[in-house]
This record gives sequence, C-alpha cells and structure tokens, in this order.
Amino acid sequence: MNRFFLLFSVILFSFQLLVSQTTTWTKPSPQQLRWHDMQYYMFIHFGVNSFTNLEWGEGAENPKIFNPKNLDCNQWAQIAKKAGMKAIILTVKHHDGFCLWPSAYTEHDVTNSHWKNGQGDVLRELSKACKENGLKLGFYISPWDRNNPIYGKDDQAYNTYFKNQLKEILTQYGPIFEVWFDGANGDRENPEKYQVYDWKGFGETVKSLQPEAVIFGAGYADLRWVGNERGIASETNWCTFDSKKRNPSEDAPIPLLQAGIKNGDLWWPAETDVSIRPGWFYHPEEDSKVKSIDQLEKIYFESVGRNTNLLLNIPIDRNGLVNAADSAALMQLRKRLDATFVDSKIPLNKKWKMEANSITIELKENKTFDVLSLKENISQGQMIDGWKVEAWVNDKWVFLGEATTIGYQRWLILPKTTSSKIRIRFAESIPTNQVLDVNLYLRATANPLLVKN
Ligand code: FUL
Repeated sequence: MNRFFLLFSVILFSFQLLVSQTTTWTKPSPQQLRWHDMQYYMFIHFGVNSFTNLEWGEGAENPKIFNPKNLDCNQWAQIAKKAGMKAIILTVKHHDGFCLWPSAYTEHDVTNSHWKNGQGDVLRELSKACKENGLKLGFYISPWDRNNPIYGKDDQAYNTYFKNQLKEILTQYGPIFEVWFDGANGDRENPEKYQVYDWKGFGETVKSLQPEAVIFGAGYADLRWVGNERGIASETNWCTFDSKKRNPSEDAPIPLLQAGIKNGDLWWPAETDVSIRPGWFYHPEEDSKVKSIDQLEKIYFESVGRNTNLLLNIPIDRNGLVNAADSAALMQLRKRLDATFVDSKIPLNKKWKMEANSITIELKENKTFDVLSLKENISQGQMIDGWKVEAWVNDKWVFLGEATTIGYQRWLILPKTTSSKIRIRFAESIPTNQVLDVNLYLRATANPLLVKN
C-alpha cells in the first residue's frame, strides 16, 4: 500500500468513527423498547361478521345473530401460549360498529345479542384468560362505524362518542399493551359519510389512561404498518421515520412504510399483520385454506427475522373457538421453530473480537449452520446499514451472504456451512457495543419457500 493511500485510509476511517460517534441517533421510548421484545402475538377477528360470512359488515346486522354458544377465551389463550405468542389483540369493534363489550353508548353490542342472554362480555372473558395464561392484552378498534347514524354527519359528536368508547375499554379491563387503530374511513368518496377523525384526541385518550400502551396506526402512533398484509417485512427496514412524512389521516407512501427512513427524527417501527387464512374473519369454506407450515415459517422468518413483530390473525369460529385446523398449524410452526432455534444445539462458546467495523467470532469447534442471527443495541438507536458475513473454510475467508439493516433482530439464510470462525464486516464503523448478539443456527427442515436472501 503506498503511503498516500495509507494516510487517506486512516483519515477516512477516523472520519467515519467521528461521524458515528457524533451523530445523534433517534432512540425508542421505554414503551417501544418493551414492545420490541414482544416479537409474536395473536390477532383475533371476531364479531357479527363471523356469523354472516362477511369481511366488512354493513352495520345493519341484527345483534341477535351474535351467539357463540361454546365461547371459551381460555382455549384461545392456551393455544396462543402453546404457540409461543406473548399477547392477544382482539377486534372489539370492526367497521360494522358491533361492540364485543357492553358499551353504555350504543345498543349495537353484546347486550342485545342472544349470547348469554345479553349478559356476556367477550373483552372481560379474554382479559381474564390472558391474565391466567400470562399473556398481555390489546385491542383493535375501527373508527369507521357503519352502524352509528352520526358517523360522518357530525364529526365532533362522533369523535366524542368514539373517545367515550375508548375510555370504557381503557379503564375497565386492566393493562392494555397495544391499541391497534384501523385507519379505515370507508366512505371517503361520499362527502355525506366522510368523517374527519380526531386522531390527536384519540391518541391522547389512550396515553392519558394507559401510559404504558403503544399505539399502532397512521397518526400520533408509536408503531407503523409494514406496508402489506402478506406478512412480509422489507429486507431494509429502519425503525425510524421522518415525522413530517407521517400523515395522521392517511397512510404514508408504501415504499416508505416498508423501508422506514434511516435515522429519521421519529422512532416508528413496523409491525407485520397477516391472517392465517385468506380472510380476517372466520368463513367455514376457508377451513381447508389455512396457510401451510412452509408458508407460516416463511412469514415468521420474513417478519420476526426482519426487525418487526408478527401479529398473526386467527379467526374465531361460530362456536366461539379457535378452529382445529388453525390450532394444528400453529403447533406445527412452533415445533419447527423450536427445532431450529435451540441454543444448546449449537453451543457457540464464542470468543468475540469486536472492532469498529468488524466482528470476528471463534467457536470452540467446527459447527454446521445455515442461519445467522444478529441483534443490534437499538436502545442507542438503529445504526447499521450494510454488512457481509464470511466463514473461515479451508484456510481462507469465504463470503456467505450480505444484508443491509439489522435493528432489533435480523436473520439471514446462508448456504449450509461448516466452520469454526466467522467474520462480519460492516459498511461503516459502529460503536463497539452496538451489536448485542450473534448466533448461528441449523434449520431442521428444508423449506423450499425459504431461500437464501
Ligand atoms: C383493515 C380492515 O379493513 C380489515 O378488515 C382488517 O381488519 C385489517 C386488519 O385491517 O384495515
């Protein structure tokens, strides 16, 4: 290397180090940091649509049709628990306006159903079951309400009605970990029915009554939509965003939602939502269309393994239960994941050598692996935007794969390799404590849908 080049490299390197050390990195709130640890939880779509076979109810449904004779929230919670999920988020009110809890502000709720002669409260039963099974509780609520006659006619009165309903569910059912605001404003084209939502007021209602909760949604929210309902997060996925590009009344452009914005001024991480079936609500004809184990594993890898949490929807059937087909699929997925992600299978016993722009890890002995897992210390911000992994094979470094962001967690599928030394090289220098964890795993089953990325 000539002297000029050496000098130039040293200057460039020092400059990079200076940049990474002097940059102010946007950081998550304590609530968001706790949310990142949730990783995998159940979405439940249930309501009058479960009885009418619709996905979007009209709002004119007779509440009497809601009659899940064998409803058992304990069954839901036990299945979620066995599946390795950490919480359940229930649709307490979908676009049809029917409420799964007795609301003092409407007649369109469980009190006027045949279920338990109008004495039941699904949210109460679920809150109890979650508590008993050590799960957290959240709710989905749609501001679009096709039942309420003032919706879109008197914006202020409807917003007050909606905030009153929020107050009911935020004060009577114990701690809520997440409030999932659907942004739907379904009759947008029809000015008579267009409602201007008070997103700020909705957000403030949540934060004042449940300060530990995180809000999912478009405006004043802590979490963003991943940009599709297929269960796939973007390979480049920043937890940060530009606050000016977050518009409370409509979704940000899809490519931005998918990728996020490097060190934007707002910590706004993505959550992946997808249904285990084609529809969100239960339809008997979809019993045979539950996603396969290979599809579910792909979704898991491409959401939890790409810096998002996975909110997997399991519709409740007309009896008020998780259907056997969905439960079987969830257990198969758990079994497959457990067979791969067993730390003791590959005891790394590793020696780390962390430098500003690379990590070398020496294992105690040769290991065979095909998945690399990296975790970044996001409590200090998300910094890493490019890296390559190599293994020491036959006395030389062999390139195995590369990726862009890491964030809370990133899994990379690698060619099956046997080695006792790996090296990760970063595109830019990073603080030496920015990588929290490196792990190698060997997948127990070859899934044709999971390809090297
Ligand atoms: C969408 C709704 O329109 C769907 O019915 C479903 O609830 C999904 C999770 O959100 O906006």
